[in-house]
Amino acid sequence: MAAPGRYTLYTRKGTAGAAIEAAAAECGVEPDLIDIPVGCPRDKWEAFCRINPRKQVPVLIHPDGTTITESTAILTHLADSHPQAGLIPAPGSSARAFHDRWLAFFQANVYEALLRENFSTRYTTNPDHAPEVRQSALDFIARHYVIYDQVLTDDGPFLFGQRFQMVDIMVWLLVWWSDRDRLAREAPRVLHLWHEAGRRPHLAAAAQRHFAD
Ligand SMILES: N[C@@H](CCC(=O)N[C@@H](CS)C(=O)NCC(=O)O)C(=O)O
Repeated sequence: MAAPGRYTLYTRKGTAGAAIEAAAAECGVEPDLIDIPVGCPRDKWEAFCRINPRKQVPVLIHPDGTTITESTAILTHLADSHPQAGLIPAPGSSARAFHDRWLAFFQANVYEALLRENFSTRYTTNPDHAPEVRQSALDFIARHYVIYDQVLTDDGPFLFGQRFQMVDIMVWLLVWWSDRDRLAREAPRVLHLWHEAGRRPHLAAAAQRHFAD
């Protein structure tokens, strides 16, 4: 049971929980962490599935008890409610629309296609076709990184130049799961963004917890 007035984050090693943990730390928030490992005890799993019927982490529970799923919703909530961290443009500004456009672009396209790559049997009624599902997902992912690479400029490394924002945390997360050799060839600015974001202490710490072997 979380202490009153605190956030709770349901998370798992190697997942988008890494981005939320890093984002929370960037905002000065330390949520209570509840690990939902693969194969966790049935009662814990069933309680978690009641919270998120999608059966996916991350899930952030607001101090008032509101359940927040979907990484982009969690990231924007954290940034909006901790404006002193300066991690997102002001609501209603064109900069915010630009920021949210690319955040949504990554969630709807790259993140979704990474699931198709990694859970390809879920996306076909014929398991024999899973390899083709996976291959088309890989090409789809690569195509979207190339689009984003052309949005980044020499003022970078981030979407807003030197100014690090929530969207950069999302890109940093997704690159961890992506083919970085292909990115080096096809989307070098995206790879550079990943390197530079990873130098931030909170992201480096999350990477150590989630992605170190
Ligand atoms: N749209 C969700 C996707 C969440 C998601 O795919 N989570 C993965 C871990 S990164 C998961 O729990 N996968 C287990 C499953 O789908 O069975 C989000 O943006 O948070």
